[in-house]
Amino acid sequence: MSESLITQEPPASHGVASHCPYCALQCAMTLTPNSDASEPVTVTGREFPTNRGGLCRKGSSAAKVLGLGDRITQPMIRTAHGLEPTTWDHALTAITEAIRGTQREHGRDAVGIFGAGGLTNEKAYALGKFARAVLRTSRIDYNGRFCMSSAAAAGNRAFGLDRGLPFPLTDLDRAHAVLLIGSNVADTMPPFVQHLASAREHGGLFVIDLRESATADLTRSEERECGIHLAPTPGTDQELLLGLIHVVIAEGLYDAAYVASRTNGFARLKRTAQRYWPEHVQSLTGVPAAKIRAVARGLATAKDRGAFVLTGRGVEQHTNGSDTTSLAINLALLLGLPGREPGGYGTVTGQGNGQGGREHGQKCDQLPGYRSINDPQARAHVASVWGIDEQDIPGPGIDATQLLLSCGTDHGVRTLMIHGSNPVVSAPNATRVTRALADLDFLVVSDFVLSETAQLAHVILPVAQWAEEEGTMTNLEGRVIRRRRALPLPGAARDELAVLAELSTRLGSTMFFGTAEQMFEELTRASAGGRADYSGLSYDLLDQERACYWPYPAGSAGTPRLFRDSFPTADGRATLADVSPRAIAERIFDGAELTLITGRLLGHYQSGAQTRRVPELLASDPDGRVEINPETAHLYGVVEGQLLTLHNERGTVQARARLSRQIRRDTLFMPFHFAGSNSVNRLVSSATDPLSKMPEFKATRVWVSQEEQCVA
Ligand SMILES: Nc1nc2c(c(=O)[nH]1)N[C@H]1C(S)=C(S)[C@@H](COP(=O)(O)OP(=O)(O)OC[C@H]3O[C@@H](n4cnc5c(=O)[nH]c(N)nc54)[C@H](O)[C@@H]3O)O[C@H]1N2
Ligand SMILES: Nc1nc2c(c(=O)[nH]1)N[C@H]1C(S)=C(S)[C@@H](COP(=O)(O)OP(=O)(O)OC[C@H]3O[C@@H](n4cnc5c(=O)[nH]c(N)nc54)[C@H](O)[C@@H]3O)O[C@H]1N2
Ligand code: SF4
Ligand SMILES: [Mo]
Repeated sequence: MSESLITQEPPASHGVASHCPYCALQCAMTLTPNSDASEPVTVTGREFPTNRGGLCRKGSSAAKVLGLGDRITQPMIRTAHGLEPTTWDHALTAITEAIRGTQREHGRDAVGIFGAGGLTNEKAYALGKFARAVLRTSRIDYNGRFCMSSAAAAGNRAFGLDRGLPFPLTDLDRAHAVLLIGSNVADTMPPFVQHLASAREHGGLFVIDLRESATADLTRSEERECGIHLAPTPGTDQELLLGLIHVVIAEGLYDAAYVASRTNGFARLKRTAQRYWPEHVQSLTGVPAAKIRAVARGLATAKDRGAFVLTGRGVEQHTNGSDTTSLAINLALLLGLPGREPGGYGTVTGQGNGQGGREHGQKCDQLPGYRSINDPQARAHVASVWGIDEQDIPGPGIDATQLLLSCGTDHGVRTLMIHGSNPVVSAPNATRVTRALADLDFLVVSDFVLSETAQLAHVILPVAQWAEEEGTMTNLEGRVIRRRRALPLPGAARDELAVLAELSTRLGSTMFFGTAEQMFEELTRASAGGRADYSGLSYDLLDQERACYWPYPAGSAGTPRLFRDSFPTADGRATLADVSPRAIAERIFDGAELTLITGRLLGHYQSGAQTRRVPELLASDPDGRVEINPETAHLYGVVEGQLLTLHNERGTVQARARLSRQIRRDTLFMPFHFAGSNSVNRLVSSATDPLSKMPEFKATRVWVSQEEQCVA
């Protein structure tokens, strides 16, 4: 039986079959409405290939966000007395006037849209259409820029296509080796860990992480070694990967036939890698040469039986992140993994719809179907679906960091609409971003909680949450799944698609915005012939519970595995990118400086706007501690629980010290889930990767000072 005909989503025996509102694993859930207003549905894990019934503590407590006491269910408008409840009519009139006024005075591009990878495919598509066809502004980008952009750039450069995992996640169940680079799935996608069991059994779980993360811990067990953890000096992942590549080439471990017939660029890569013999790489990265050889050999031994190379934000979120990801892809290509079953390269996509969110046109340079906005044919196709002239589609806009920093400036964005993001907490250089947002003439935030960003808004629009809306999401494997409504909308909250429809009409546009199903149908047509082709998909098909992986052109049965025979490039071959190590922007040079790395805790999600409101999640992690090695702490005379001040040229942050041997002596770790003086993005710079425009979230130069008192 072909993979696509296997029933992947058994219907719920009772309740509504849906998926988690949070990360890209999109764990399957059954939602059973109940009478408890503070938790209006009961969530239970549902059998599904990615989570096998499992949920993490965020997913299992997600219903609490539906029933929050402080949930916004009424439009709010800024008055002399602050934000006050108002009617939809009043709120939408104010927005329409602001948009018209701004565009009249400052031009079309003075109105901007900031979208998100958590939005359904339908909403992501509708936002792109609203920006280009209704507002006719080029100023649209989204928080996925901060998430998947480096992996997307590297994937497109190598394969001509960017689908996070080009194979079903369950292929990992047959792995003999998995190399995880800068990914901490044990905390960020706990049910994912079951798919690492096979690699661990074969002693083949390899983890590259600066920290002894929960995932690095999986390389060890009481009984035996399950794999190897490599912990390079901050900023030296590229040298380490070139070291692995060196061994694979020098010891003749690569797949010569595959390299010859399916790739370009080997001679150049070989020349570059020559300089990175293991002992030299040890001196650059601090990783023992013997471990470098062992990992390279372990991967090579497993290559015919099932070897995988996976990257996460740890290596992608740097100013050289697209190059580091390219080196990870180079390693996978040398071993002949992409297109092999089981085997391959993948990036572990982050947000719930981080995959679909990067396909349907909310990126500043992109039209639906993962098409380039500069491509005349792509423009003509999308214009025909929208019923407009190709000339009327604006050109490329600017990336998320620049878009946010342009706010309130003379030639920048003056009216901004934000859907699904909390940049006051999550954007780099947050103090500057907050000031820029405060300088806007008009800020509209659609949300269901009073996030730190919503607090700056002129108008807040109360929208539906996951369990109150219909739609589709595309999970980390490129599988399209259904989000289903289990609850009515509370109070005056509205469906986000209906809000865009009404605004469009009020702005005098005749552009079509319909129900989720209608938007999906239009999206599939707009995507036809594009790289992410959904044209063979429909709600009917998705509701038959088939496994649907894009590309899914009309008449096909979808594509669970990509690249088996060729790559979607001009000559069908993949590119071994020519990358020479380039230093990250914030490498430390002096003993008084430390590298601050930022990332995630198991119990909180992103900017924390949702999970900080769930009592049990807040109780287990109430604030943004600084993890510090005990020896470093001793050097500064710091004890457990003491309030530390971290500072650099951009700002100051305070947090309690947590002494941890999982942290190197030259680094500190802080989660980015917290706000105010606990908000680590006040220290992060707005420097970005030249290709992907990804900020350097994972390495910030800081200095430490200690405070007398402890946080109350
Ligand atoms: N609990 C929880 N889960 C989540 C999320 C959440 O907010 N909370 N968010 C979701 C989203 S949107 C995303 S993008 C994913 C992210 O998922 P991950 O990529 O797994 O998460 P991070 O914690 O950002 O970073 C991963 C690891 O990179 C390591 N690292 C940092 N700097 C470097 C470096 O320079 N080199 C190397 N080799 N490693 C480094 C860190 O120590 C960390 O353990 O998680 C998703 N799941
Ligand atoms: N220092 C540091 N900063 C980082 C990162 C890091 O590792 N370190 N990671 C980056 C990454 S990978 C990501 S993905 C970003 C994420 O950071 P953000 O973009 O801030 O994402 P969230 O916190 O998920 O924000 C979602 C907001 O939208 C609301 N929301 C949720 N669903 C919907 C919806 O359907 N519609 C609307 N209108 N609103 C909705 C929520 O209530 C919340 O207020 O952070 C980035 N920032
Ligand atoms: S792992 Fe991700 S999708 Fe699964 S329950 Fe947790 S947050 Fe939700
Ligand atoms: Mo992300």
